[in-house]
Amino acid sequence: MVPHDPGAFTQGFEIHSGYLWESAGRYGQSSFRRTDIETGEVLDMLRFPDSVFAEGFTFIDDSTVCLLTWREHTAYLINPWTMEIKDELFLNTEGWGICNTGEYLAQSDGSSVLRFRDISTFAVIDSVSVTLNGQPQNFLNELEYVDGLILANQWGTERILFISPVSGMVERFITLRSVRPPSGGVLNGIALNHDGTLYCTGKNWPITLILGNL
Ligand SMILES: [Ca+2]
Repeated sequence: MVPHDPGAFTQGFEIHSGYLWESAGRYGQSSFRRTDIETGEVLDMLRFPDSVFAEGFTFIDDSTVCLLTWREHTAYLINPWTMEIKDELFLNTEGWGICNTGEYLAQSDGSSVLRFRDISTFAVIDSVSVTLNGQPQNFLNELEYVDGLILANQWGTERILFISPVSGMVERFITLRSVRPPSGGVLNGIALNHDGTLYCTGKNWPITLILGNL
């Protein structure tokens, strides 16, 4: 495990170019960070205005991050190396989580629906309802694309769902209840490393777990 800023109300989590990137929410405390993957040290940070509640993000390309807001109907395009906001997009849903599959962006809005957006235009091109044994799975939150499946934190649970983007069916899930630190909030944050391990944390957790062989 590696240290994690317990002041971060984690919303988005992704590894890119050897760094662990994170977005943190709450009004008045929202930020986007570049952190050291081995020490958890915050190396650079973009702070948002008090009126913005930052949510999940994903890399669009090496120099562009798309970051959602919760209820501000805005997605920001950010240069992660300069921490400058390059553009704003209109977001017609609540923003919760987002990941880049290489073919499209998958986005959650707190419901059981995943929307698929065109990477270039941000337009919704498809959607799928996520079910487990036929039951809709609400509160889909932070996302990560791994080997053809979309992994999702499910707000209010300690589960990571493994979702088929084709059928929307939860193929399996893991429960991380036993690893939640006493001082931590809900599990949220999944980032795939190049070696196949998953970096997982939670809101205000003091640690990030490194999980393999899931
Ligand atoms: Ca992620």
